[in-house]
Amino acid sequence: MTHLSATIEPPRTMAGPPSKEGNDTGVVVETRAKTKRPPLYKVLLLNDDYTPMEFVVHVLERFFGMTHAQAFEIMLTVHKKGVAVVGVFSHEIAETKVGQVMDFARRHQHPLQCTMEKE
Ligand code: TYC
Repeated sequence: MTHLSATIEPPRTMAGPPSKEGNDTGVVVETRAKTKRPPLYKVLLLNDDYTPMEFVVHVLERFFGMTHAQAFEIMLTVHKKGVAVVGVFSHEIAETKVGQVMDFARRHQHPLQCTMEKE
């Protein structure tokens, strides 16, 4: 069952087998199942003065599925503005992306920073 399918559940009523606590009055109490969509998280890339531009472009291609042109454009946005959203994901996927980027940057001894925040 997905979180969307609850929207087609039938109305809930007080009908049911007789019991000591509250006999069935025949009153229909219609409620709506609360269907909360899971929160989404923005993954942010931060600028710094040392990470090479080509490395950032490679990160965006490798971990965020961008074409070279898209990656170059986003890299330049981060370089000029200081930060950019590079994707929006579920909490688990966002955490994985941040971990992958931070680990890859650390292994290459670049100070590149990647974070996530609730949308
Ligand atoms: N500012 C870096 C440079 O001039 C390039 C850069 C871009 C670094 C984006 C990090 O997230 C970043 N080499």
